[in-house]
Amino acid sequence: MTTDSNPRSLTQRPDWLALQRHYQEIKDLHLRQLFADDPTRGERLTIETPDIYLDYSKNRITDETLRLLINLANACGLRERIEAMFNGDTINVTEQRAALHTALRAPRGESILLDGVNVVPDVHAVLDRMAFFSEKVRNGQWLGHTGKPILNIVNIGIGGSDLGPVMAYEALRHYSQRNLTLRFVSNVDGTDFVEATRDLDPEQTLFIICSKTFTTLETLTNARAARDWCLQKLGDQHAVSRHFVAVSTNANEVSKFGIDTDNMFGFWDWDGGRYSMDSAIGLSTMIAVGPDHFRAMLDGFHEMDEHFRHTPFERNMPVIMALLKLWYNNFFAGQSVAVFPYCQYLKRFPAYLQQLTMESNGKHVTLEGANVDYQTAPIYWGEPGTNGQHSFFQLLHQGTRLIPCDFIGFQQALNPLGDQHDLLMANCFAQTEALAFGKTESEVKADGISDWLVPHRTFEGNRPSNTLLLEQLTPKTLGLLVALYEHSVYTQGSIWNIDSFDQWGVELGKMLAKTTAEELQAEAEPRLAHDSSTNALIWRYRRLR
Ligand code: G6Q
Repeated sequence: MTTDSNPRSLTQRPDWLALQRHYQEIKDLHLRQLFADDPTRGERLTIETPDIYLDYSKNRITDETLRLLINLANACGLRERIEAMFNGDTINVTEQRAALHTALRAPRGESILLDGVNVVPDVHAVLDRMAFFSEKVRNGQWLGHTGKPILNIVNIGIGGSDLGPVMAYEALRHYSQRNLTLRFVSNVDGTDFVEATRDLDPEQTLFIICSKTFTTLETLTNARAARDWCLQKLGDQHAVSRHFVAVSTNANEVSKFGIDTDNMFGFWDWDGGRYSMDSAIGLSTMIAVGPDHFRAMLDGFHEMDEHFRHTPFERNMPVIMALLKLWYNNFFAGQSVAVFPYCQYLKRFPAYLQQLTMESNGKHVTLEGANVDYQTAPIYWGEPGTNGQHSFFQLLHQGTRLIPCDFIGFQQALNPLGDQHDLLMANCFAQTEALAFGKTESEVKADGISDWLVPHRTFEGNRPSNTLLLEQLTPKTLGLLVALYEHSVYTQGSIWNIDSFDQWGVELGKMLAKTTAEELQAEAEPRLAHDSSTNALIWRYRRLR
């Protein structure tokens, strides 16, 4: 391994320049050719762990591409960066913190030292408290203020305190206790709260206020709305302790809000919001599916952590997936990545990935604060298959853009219904084939298509994709999948030399909204000092509301 410790621009590194030259050589190579040249390609360019099979053969790469990409990863010190993350080094430099989410799924008994203190016992102590509480709710022992059992759980949180929990609940709904109703409220738009609670009985409703900082505008506003809604019916302040629990790192603010800190589940500043669905932020998940399933999900995360940490890059799934994305992003000028779970339960997975990937790697300066001269995170988007096939897949097949795709499928259906799972998976495989190989002009002509229609019916192909095949959607495989993308994000961030764990880009809008809210609500006409557009919008809104 040759780590280049001399910091210089990524794009000046010999390994980057070698990739640029290589790109010129192979950019027009067609997947049809690559497959024709090597009949074993479809089995060779794969990685298999006990639970996931990755087929990355339908990518526009040769063995040389992989070798050069891995050289780049080595030169950028990826191995050391991985160790730094697992060891709790301050890799979130702008917030001066570790990013130790891997400790959240470390088995009991393992030791991970942060500033000389083993964090694993604390992690398990919180998990045990969560399990105790979850069981009480699940078996009807946790009673509301009027003595009735809880049947409705409303998670109030936003961003990392919402997207992970709602994605995991939807993904694991099959395993959930069906007499419980789970709802998720995030938006400060009152509609979110009103629609989520309109058919619920406050006497049987528990609110989980999920906020790492416990100062987030949307969450605190919705939490106050929830308290009013509850107290309107229950009439007694004491009801709060039976109907509200908090997940936070800020005990002070939690108790100021009126929630007993005995009903608070903690986590730590070394765990970033978008990396926290496996911490106490996942309390709603645990209540829905039970502690055993939650722990199985953690086992899945941990299995992928171990794979990422210990497997040579050539066979390392998160690393290979990251390098392939980087290849299109930085050399083919690809601008987006699409993710298609062929699984209805994973309908919120693309939204979850959007935050994970774009909040983590949507950065324009390096760790040292210098402007980058290369693209960082592409735009992530997606929908479950087969739905997307009937809307935007047209653009994937015949549009003018190169959009690498990840297809995710499962061997076993959770809801077998006739031959529907076969049809689902047939579509998944067929799409990757159509994207890669297309349909040539002569093939179209051979179908007897009129000449004038031939260009419209031709598919140029050569559109890359990965296919991830897993046995079945289970808590464990969900953990594996999420950790796979987490580590892929970190791999890319390490090569781009950016901080994948901060999110300063969300601050400016938040700050401006505070002043603007005061101006919208002021009794007297405010003196506005915005630009002419913002001033006019504020005047108009005040006049017409
Ligand atoms: C995630 C971000 C962000 C955060 C929300 C909610 O990595 O930090 O999405 O999760 O802003 O923050 P709180 O949990 O502090 O309310």
